[in-house]
Amino acid sequence: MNYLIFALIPIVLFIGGTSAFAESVPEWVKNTALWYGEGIISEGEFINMIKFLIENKVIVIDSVMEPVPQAVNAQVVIPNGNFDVTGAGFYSPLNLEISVGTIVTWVNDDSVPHNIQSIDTNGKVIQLFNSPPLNTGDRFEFAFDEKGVYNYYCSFHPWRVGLVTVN
Ligand SMILES: [Cu+2]
Repeated sequence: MNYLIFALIPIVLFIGGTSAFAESVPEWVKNTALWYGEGIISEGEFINMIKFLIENKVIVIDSVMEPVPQAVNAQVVIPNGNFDVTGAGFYSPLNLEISVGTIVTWVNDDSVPHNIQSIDTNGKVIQLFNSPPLNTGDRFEFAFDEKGVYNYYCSFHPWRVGLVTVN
């Protein structure tokens, strides 16, 4: 009738970043779980048993349950054939929608160099995010820290205009 301890361990594991080592669970713990299941001991006594397991490192809590801030990343591909004014080689995605704090990476998958130049709504280059020429395979990164709609183009192929929308 030790099934209760097997029920207990996954519940404890579920509390984020926790690991347990069943081989070092003392025999009396199994009895405590059984007694709790049969209503012989109180919930408080049962909880104390779990505290004992944590204090004695039978249950090891790896990390405090605070979310670790992680940089969010997104990517825009400059596709093969992007240079061709008659082709459909649009930036992919053409309008990238992201949330504040996202780091955007443009990657040049085309056979010729391109650059990324931020422009205003009149198509004039502004100094916000401006890459050097990107050869095939090169990348350019920019972190968007404010909401807004951002336009950009390639100064070598100014018919290629893209958007980043930051929500
Ligand atoms: Cu270009």
